[in-house]
Amino acid sequence: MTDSSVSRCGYVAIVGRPNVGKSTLLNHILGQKLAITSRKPQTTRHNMLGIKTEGNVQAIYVDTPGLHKHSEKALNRYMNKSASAALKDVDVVVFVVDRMRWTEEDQMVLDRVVHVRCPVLLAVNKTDRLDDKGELIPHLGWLQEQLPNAEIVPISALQLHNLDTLERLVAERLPEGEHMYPDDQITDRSSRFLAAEMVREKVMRQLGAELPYQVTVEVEEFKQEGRLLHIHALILVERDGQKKIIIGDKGERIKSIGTAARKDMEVLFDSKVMLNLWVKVKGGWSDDERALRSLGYND
Ligand code: GDP
Ligand code: K
Ligand code: MG
Repeated sequence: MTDSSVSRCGYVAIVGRPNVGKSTLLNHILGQKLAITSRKPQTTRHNMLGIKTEGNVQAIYVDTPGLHKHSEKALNRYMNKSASAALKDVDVVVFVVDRMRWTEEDQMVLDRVVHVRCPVLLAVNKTDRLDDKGELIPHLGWLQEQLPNAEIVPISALQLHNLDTLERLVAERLPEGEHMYPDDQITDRSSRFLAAEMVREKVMRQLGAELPYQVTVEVEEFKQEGRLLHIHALILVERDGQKKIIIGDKGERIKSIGTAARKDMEVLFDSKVMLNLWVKVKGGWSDDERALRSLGYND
């Protein structure tokens, strides 16, 4: 048990290969949808803080893009760098893996995690997908051999199974200290950034295959007028053909992206939202370091 009279505060990196459920875990720990998620790898492009303060404990979670092996493009190199940077100077690492599947990319993450000096919690996620819980036991044994000092916690981020245990183990490992953020702050990201991400999530979810990776979103206007929040967002694509796909037949696709994004924004910002979306062709952005920086991919 942690002594509840002592103030604790620290950084908790959530790392793992793409698609193991890192962003889902962050959202469900916070009880609020902040980080975007989808079935597609590389949905998360930036490190993002999710801050949870409960009583005397402030856990500052860092959601990261998954480490992945295809690193020839500037955007991919940027994402690997962000994920690696998150491992430095944190107080606890939560290494998320899938309940069964172990891949080359998990191995890449493990190779970094074995070198960290802080406590490591190994969250074995998606246990809701197991038909027979007994299946997990040999795998857990194998995982423990890879990381002998890590505490293993089977969880389901989606079904909120065992997240309270995980949070308790995190809290026990946080250093004593004053809180670094106001107790009601939940992220370091601006509302504009979160709004852009909500739009990008719908593009990721509603469009197939390669296209979403070539899309970025910029919020051009974010203005509260009375009870209505006006948001104008620009969806940037690389080619004219992609613009047509996003707009869709008679504008149906963009309309459906807009409706879904607006609903998320209304919950997140607790306000009625008027959302305008535009699609614009901007060639070659994902492979141009300078263009990336101009869009905020520079941390
Ligand atoms: P990330 O790339 O590691 O951030 O993964 P996401 O959070 O974006 O999740 C990837 C996919 O896995 C999404 O479709 C999630 O809904 C799904 N997912 C995440 N956690 C769980 C879980 O506990 N159980 C199941 N069945 N699916 C999950
Ligand atoms: K994902
Ligand atoms: Mg993610």
